[in-house]
Amino acid sequence: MGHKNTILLALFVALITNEAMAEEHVVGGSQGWDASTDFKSWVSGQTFNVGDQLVFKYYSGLHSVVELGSEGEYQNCDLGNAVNSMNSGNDVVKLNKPGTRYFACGTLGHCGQGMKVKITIASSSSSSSPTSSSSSLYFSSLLLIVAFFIACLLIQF
Ligand SMILES: [Cu+2]
Repeated sequence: MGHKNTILLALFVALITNEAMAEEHVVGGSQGWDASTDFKSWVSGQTFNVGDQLVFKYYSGLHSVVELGSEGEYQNCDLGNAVNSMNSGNDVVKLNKPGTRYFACGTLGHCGQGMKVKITIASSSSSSSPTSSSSSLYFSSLLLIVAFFIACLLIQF
């Protein structure tokens, strides 16, 4: 019985800490994935870490999301060799490793009008913004400690 509780708690703690560290970035903020959004200024206010998610929100049919494989394709809006393409209107992309990723709209002409975004994902150890990453790390370790105490209490009683 006690053993079962501990396992459940451990799973719960793992879920909480994972949730606390991973951030969800809605591309373009409240304006979303739209032709009128200034993606350059949106990107400059964001810090992307491994484990975070991008969410592209738009009217399906009006826009789409195409991932490009290189800086050159991104600069030239060359959508011919897309790595991935999505069109649900609520597309989620997991940032599973450090590096640079390129996204553009697949609708004819939209990329040229600025509907594209370049994301640089920091490795978790060398983040470009130490304040925000260390505070989220602090927060998740705090949760871990609290959960650990609860676990200790549960085991004792
Ligand atoms: Cu578009």
